[in-house]
Amino acid sequence: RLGLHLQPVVRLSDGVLVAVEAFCRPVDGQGQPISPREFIAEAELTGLIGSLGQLMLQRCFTAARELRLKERGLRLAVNFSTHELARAGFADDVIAMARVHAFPPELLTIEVTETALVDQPQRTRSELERLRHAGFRLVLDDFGIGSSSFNSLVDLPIDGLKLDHTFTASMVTDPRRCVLVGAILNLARSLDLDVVAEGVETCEQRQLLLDMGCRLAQGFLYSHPQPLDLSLIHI
Ligand code: G
Ligand code: MN
Repeated sequence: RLGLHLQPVVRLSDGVLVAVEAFCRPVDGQGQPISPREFIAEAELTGLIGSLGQLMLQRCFTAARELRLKERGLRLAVNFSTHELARAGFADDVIAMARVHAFPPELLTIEVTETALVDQPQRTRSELERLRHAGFRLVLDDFGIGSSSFNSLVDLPIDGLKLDHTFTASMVTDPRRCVLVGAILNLARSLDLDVVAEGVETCEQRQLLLDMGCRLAQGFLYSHPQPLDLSLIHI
């Protein structure tokens, strides 16, 4: 089964909620959590992966309605697997579902990792461009690790990036890493890209990010990802 957990994205300066990111938290028949990697591998094998994204999005829109995200002007961020992005018709499905749920495209942020563009670059790109054209926001997830490159920041139709949590974790004790984070933030600002720092766990990290001009963050300092809970409404 598919569980849904939500984590707030906040404005660093005052902790005000600006968005919620949805995470898929699969559980087995006994209700025990299973690793998303295992789950996705299984779904890919059984061919279920195609409808998984739609199922997930359906859940997200239901959650969005319960949390009254639209009425409160809060964004919803959703992660999609590499597999789904390359599927022809992916963008059309998202567009159609947002319309059915009357959810404004500008409030839906689609998080993609760069690996999405490795296998099927042309097809993935055209799906992304369709989505962007329809008014959805696109951000590059886990920026700074793995295959992410500076080139993508100008090459892809994106609105922002998520600074990988490993940078947030190491910048406090590693001055050279801190310089790197500062440079990424400057670059993003010059390119007019939003940055969300992932994995903010301490006040020290928060302060450092603020000093370097980072505006948005998420992490355990604010809230762990948690099951849909109406108390989120009062954050
Ligand atoms: O793929 P993505 O980078 O969106 O996933 C983020 C993951 O990081 C989630 O699984 C989430 O549970 C986890 N996470 C969220 N906040 C924190 C945090 O403050 N610290 C750490 N270590 N992990 C976090
Ligand atoms: Mn993400």
